[in-house]
Amino acid sequence: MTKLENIIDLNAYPIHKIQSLKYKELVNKTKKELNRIGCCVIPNFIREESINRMKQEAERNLNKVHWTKDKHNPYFTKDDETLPKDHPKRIFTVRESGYLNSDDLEEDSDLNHLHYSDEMLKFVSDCLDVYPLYKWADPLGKNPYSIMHPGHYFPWHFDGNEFTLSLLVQKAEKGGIFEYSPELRSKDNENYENVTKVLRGDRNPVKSLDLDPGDLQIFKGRFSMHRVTKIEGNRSRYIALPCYVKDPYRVNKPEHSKQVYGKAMPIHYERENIEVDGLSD
Ligand SMILES: O=C(O)CCC(=O)C(=O)O
Ligand SMILES: [Fe+2]
Repeated sequence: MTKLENIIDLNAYPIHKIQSLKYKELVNKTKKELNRIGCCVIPNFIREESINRMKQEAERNLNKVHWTKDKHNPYFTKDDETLPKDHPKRIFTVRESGYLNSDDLEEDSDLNHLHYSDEMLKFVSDCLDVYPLYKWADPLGKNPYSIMHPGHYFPWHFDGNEFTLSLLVQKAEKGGIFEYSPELRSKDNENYENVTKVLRGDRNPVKSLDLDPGDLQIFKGRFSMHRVTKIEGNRSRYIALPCYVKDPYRVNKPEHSKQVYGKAMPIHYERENIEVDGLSD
């Protein structure tokens, strides 16, 4: 089994030593960034060898990737003809991308070990100042790889889970930039007006991040609308996405799961009707 020290650069980032000054400084810096811009980047967090193992895992399993080319709104819901035409739930954009779903990862995968890790959970919880925080239970979406080939595009959307880490495994030659609009909606306010503006091209609330392989990003994907710009050049983009939630019971809605991960499983239907946070999914 791969040890955490072989995945994370624990010398630079001692997330296993929560009493150390270095840990406290790291958490404080990260927390500040998250509060200021709704997202944070910790450079070279993942060791190069681990990134290489993740790349190999993704490439060994490319035949299992679920590819989609379809249209969705930012909420992954079906069209609702009772709403006005300019409502963001009625604005659909084509997505073309693939996922190597969590249930198709190799048991000994570095990505699995990272997501299983209680040290990691504690660290993410401290950075977000969210207690308790849980590893997401969704069997498909809890820690997938997103795979995008040249020409692919992942349009504006909100995630079904609250918090996501992204670890870039392979960078596109050009494009494939993560763009986000920090905390565009909140638990109490869908902010449909500004969501529509961003969908129509307003760049004012939009920030972008040019990640490098090995960087760790933490972002609030349920509240910050985000997208990945079109992949240009010849190289595919691979990114690992371990996810965390406030409610250990929640999973994606069946429709969301089908649209993104290609299928819905019994757990998605069993938990479909539990009250989560009232936001559009
Ligand atoms: O690929 C990324 O950087 C983000 C992917 C994403 O937003 C998602 O999979 O929901
Ligand atoms: Fe997302």
